[in-house]
Amino acid sequence: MRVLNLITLSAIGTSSVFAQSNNVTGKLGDAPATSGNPAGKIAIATLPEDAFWGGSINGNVRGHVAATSGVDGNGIDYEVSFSNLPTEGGPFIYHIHVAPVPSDGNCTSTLAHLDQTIRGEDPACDPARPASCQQGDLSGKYGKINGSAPFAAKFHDPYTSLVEGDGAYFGNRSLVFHFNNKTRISCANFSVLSSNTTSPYPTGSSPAKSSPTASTIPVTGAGAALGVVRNLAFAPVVVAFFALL
Ligand SMILES: [Cu+2]
Repeated sequence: MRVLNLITLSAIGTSSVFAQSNNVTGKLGDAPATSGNPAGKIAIATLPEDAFWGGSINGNVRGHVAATSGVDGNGIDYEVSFSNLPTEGGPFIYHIHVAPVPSDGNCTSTLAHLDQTIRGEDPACDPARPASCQQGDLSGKYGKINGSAPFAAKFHDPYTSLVEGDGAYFGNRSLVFHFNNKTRISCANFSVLSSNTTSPYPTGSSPAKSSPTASTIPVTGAGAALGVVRNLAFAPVVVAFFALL
């Protein structure tokens, strides 16, 4: 009898703890999936030369988060790449923060994560239930960066938006890269590189091989741009783009 009671009690205890952790979501519920994201629209945030963090690291973390509208405008496809990571302080985490980086580069001014549903950071995001996480918590939903080897990832996020005016829009927000203890190492603004425009290149020509001028920026081709993101050949194109500025 006593044993049975104990078993019953522990079963209730376990299920209530389970139910509790399963119920974590924003005060406004789960994040809605986004749609209507413009085909070919790209937003990219590239970390600057110098770190915001004043501690001892061997130069700043290098890398970017590039994002483009998902298939049929549903959600966003991300391509992420980071290198020159610190040898200590991982696993590293990165997020979309609500406010842009001001001209003085102060990462604290980017405020908190994109979190329309008012979920907060704690308890930690459950990657099995990404809709319940803060929209901006990219590493929480799709993986922290373990170790200091160069890191690259691609993932689809249904909950962020490239529709200007949507609360989940991040084209005017920022990327922040942190140590695991949340200390901010570096940050960068997203810039929107292209929108739904027609390719300036004739069929069969390669944007990478042409010598673009300021009036023919190579990433304006909707289909081509989408392709380069998918092919991971994106970074050189972006470098070429920034070389024009
Ligand atoms: Cu953050």
